[in-house]
Formats: sequence, structure tokens, C-alpha cells
Amino acid sequence: MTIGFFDSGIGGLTVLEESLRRLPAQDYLYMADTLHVPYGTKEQDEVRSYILDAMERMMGEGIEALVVACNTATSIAVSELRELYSLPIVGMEPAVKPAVEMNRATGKRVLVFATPLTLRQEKYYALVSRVDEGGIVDSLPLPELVRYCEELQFDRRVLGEYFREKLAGYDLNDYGIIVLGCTHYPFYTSILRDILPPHIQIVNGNAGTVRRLAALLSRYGVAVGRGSGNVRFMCTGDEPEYIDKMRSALEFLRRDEV
Ligand code: DGN
Repeated sequence: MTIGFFDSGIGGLTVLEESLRRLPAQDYLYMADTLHVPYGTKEQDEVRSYILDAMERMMGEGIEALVVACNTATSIAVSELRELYSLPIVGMEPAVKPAVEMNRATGKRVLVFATPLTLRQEKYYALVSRVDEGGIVDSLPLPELVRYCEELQFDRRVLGEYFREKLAGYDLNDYGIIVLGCTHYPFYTSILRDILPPHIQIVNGNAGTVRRLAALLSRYGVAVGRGSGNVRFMCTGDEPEYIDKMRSALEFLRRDEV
């Protein structure tokens, strides 16, 4: 069977990489909405219509399950996609719940990084109010980071300065965990590791998403384990050089260089 992964750009590859490790005997189709990346700094209605268009194209490729490997797209459209299509659909959720549970014993705070659009959504407010009984969760929008990632800007000095500037108003001794609530951000895990105090853990929702995918596949009785880990790439702009970029970015992740 073929599992579709969708993101505005290369961010969803961080989730695909996790899926290739946990569910290697599948085939995959990865689609990036290169015509409209980034989503996180645009308006909700505009992004919603981009997602629906891209999804129609993906469905025409005969995928049998879908991972919306983008927090922004999930918070805007996952419920609507589930109404429109009957295949198993898994979305992203910032790993706020596990972070709050992990931090309970330490009394430290949790800081969530995500796109401005994700942080403005009702879905995010609902998640935080459901799991954050102690009022320990803070959120920081990083509107520039998807653009950096899409430009393959991984210069440690440039990014180090960027993160230091964004974190300047925070006393990091108060925090125990940083949640990466955008699928592009795990590309910056090692850069963040270098600049954050060692006691701060960095978590993302990718493993949880792939666990839900595996559970959903067996619940739907979808044939599991007949593929060969083959990944086909597509993008809405049909740019061959972007396909090459996605392939190299996935290899970079698979070599564990983040
Ligand atoms: N990878 C997307 C996310 O998880 O939110 C980024 C969306 C965007 O294009 N800004």
C-alpha cells in the first residue's frame, strides 16, 4: 500500500523519516505544496483552500492512508479532510501533553515553538487548556524558521544568533522542555541542542504520529507491510530541482545529521 505524506515543504520529511524507520515495509508518496510554502505566516482561509487543492491531487495518486505531516495544515483542515475522504488520516499534534507529563516532577515550564498560524488556532488553545492544568505552558511563534529551512539555511552561527534573539526574554532555567510544534523545526534539533542549557529536553510529535498511523492502519484493516520503503516525491509546482532537494533532505535526515 502507499501512504501519502503532505506538508507545505520539506518539514514533513522529518515525520516520513520516522515512519520509514518504524514502518519500513510500506510505500510512500510525499507531496509538498511548493506553490504556497510557507503556510504559517498566511491567513487561515487562504491556507485551507491550498490544502484542499493539494489533497485532491494527492488522492488522484491512489494513496490508501494519509499523514498530514504539518502542524499548521492539521490544525486548519484535518477535520474537514476526514469528512471529505474515507481513508485513514493522521494529523500532527504538538507534543504538549507528553511534555507536561514529563515535566510534572520537576516543576519546570514547557515552551512550545510553532508557526504563528498554528498558535492562533482554536485546536491549539483547546489542546493547551485540556492538558495544562498547572498553567506551565508558554508558546513562542517562530515565523522565519520555515523559510530558513526551505532555503536550507543550516549555518550554526546564523541560526544560533536567531534562536538566541528569540529566546532573549526567557529565563531558560525556568524551562525543562521545548516542544517543536512544526514539522520543519526538527531539522534544527542539533543547533538548538548546542545553544540550550543541557537540562532542557527537546521533543517533537513525530514518534507519536507514527504510532497513531500504525494503530490506525491495523484498525482499518489496511494491508500492512507489503511495500519496500520506496518514496515517490511530488510537489504542486512540479519543479524537478525541488524533488532533488526533498530527496537530499530525506537522506540527510536518514543519516541522522540533524
Ligand atoms: N511544517 C509546517 C508545520 O508543521 O506547521 C510548516 C507550515 C508552514 O508552511 N509554515
